[in-house]
Amino acid sequence: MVKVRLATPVLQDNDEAARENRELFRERGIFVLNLMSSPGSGKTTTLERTIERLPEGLRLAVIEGDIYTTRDADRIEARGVPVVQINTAGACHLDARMIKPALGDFDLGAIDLLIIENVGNLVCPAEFDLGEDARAVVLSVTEGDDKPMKYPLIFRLARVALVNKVDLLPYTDCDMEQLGRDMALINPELEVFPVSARTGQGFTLWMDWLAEQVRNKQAASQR
Ligand SMILES: Nc1nc2c(ncn2[C@@H]2O[C@H](COP(=O)(O)OP(=O)(O)OP(=O)(O)O)[C@@H](O)[C@H]2O)c(=O)[nH]1
Ligand SMILES: [Mg+2]
Repeated sequence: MVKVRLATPVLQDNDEAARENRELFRERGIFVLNLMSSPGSGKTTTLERTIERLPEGLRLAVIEGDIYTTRDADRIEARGVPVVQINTAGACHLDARMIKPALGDFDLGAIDLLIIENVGNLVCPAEFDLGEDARAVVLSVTEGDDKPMKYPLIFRLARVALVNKVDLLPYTDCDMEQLGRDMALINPELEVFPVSARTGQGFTLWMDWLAEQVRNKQAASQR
């Protein structure tokens, strides 16, 4: 009979690496955000708008997770932000052990905020703790308002949801109230920001939230 190994050790290894990453981020006072969504919801475009609106003096770095290409990393590098590309060579998510070596490519003393763009996928990335402080899920209105109920884990574990592409709302049947109700049922603590990464609509509140997290993390690390 074929022997089947349970996947638990993989997750245990991951949790150990995530703990080490988290400890390093704590020592350095770096706020780390794990940015997740299905392919094409607007993660990289959200990063581009975020870079344009970064408060003076807030130093951002980015890790780009992609299955094969460096396209997203190229878009971030073009804006002068330190970026490291991780190609997962087929894997549908990043894990904490992939993050660890990538951190060696940054000057960690020169970073306040690290955003990790995960591989486009609404399911697998939710299973893997990277050592981040918070998770943000991007859901675009073109994907349909049923997605939180169909893929609840990623919404349950997220601190923030960016409901993106609101500029396209008139052309969709997405019911924003239904979406809000479903997300609140799954995760009453979830902070929801309706945004358009195309136009920048809604970005003031998002940027305020991000800046506050960075300040809190820095204050905590100085205690
Ligand atoms: N109309 C509109 N288009 C958007 C918006 N945000 C992103 N897009 C478009 O959606 C497409 C995908 O955007 P990306 O930012 O590359 O999406 P992504 O989530 O990074 O995609 P992957 O990395 O492949 O998972 C691009 O053509 C963007 O221009 C938005 O707010 N409004
Ligand atoms: Mg992208």
